[in-house]
Amino acid sequence: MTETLIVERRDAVTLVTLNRPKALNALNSQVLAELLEVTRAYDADAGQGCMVITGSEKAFAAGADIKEMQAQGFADMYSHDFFAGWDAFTRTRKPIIAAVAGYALGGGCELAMMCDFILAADTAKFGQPEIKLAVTPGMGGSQRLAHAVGKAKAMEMCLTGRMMDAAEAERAGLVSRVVPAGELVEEAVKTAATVAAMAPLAVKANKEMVNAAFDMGLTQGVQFERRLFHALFGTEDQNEGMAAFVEKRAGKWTGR
Ligand code: CO8
Repeated sequence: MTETLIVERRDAVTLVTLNRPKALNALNSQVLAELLEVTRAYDADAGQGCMVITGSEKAFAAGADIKEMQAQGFADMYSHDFFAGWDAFTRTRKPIIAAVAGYALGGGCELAMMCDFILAADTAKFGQPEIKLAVTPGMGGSQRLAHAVGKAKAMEMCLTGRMMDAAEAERAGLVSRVVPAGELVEEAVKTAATVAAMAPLAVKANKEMVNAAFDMGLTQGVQFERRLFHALFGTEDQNEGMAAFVEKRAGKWTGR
């Protein structure tokens, strides 16, 4: 528990709930600092295999904190490289699932997209409304949204501020699945538990290679995949995983 986050451990799953209800979970510097601390601890904890980030029923997060940004000028923003702290969040090596109900706007949508995949409640609404404030996304939204849903929808959303509902977000490939709002957190934790039960090195390798698809060309990306695939044949868990299959039993992982 921190001031802006509720942190729970559900066996090998870390469940983080954004907790600034009066500001619809707007992301200020404190949320960033606390989330980075919690995420670093999660990444370093061998007992934790997957993290879920969620918000409230009304809002995953309604954006970066407008009140915190309002008085800042170019010199403040540029000299402090405002928002660059979020890049550290994306360097988390273990998987993070966003469980989104209600508004995921601006920085909220960007945070969800920084996670490895998004599970959406049927109440979820995604948008990049920064243009209405005479600015742009600043936490990677223009890039990640374009990668996720293609130019046409990303451009329309950024230029008009239009929100996408859960059904459209699923059709467009922004979210992996839509579930009833009342089941969102349990479904996300269940999904995270499935990931957490996998061999840890293979989890990291799978995350790294899927992410590589967004940075590399196809030939380079396939090469990267193959090298990591080969590397896993040097692990105890690969021996165990294949032996367990042949012997028709569950594998027991050492993370080595
Ligand atoms: N920041 C700060 N406070 C917020 C934010 C926010 N993003 N969103 C909502 N709040 C606050 C409201 O001010 C209000 O507080 P108060 O009661 O003190 O007035 C409280 O949360 C409840 O909000 P509403 O009364 O507005 O609730 P409604 O149900 O009427 O409306 C909405 C919900 C539609 C979500 C509405 O709150 C809204 O439009 N929020 C702003 C959405 C937005 O524009 N988000 C983008 C923010 S900018 C951003 O994320 C990235 C900027 C990148 C800049 C790049 C710089 C480098």
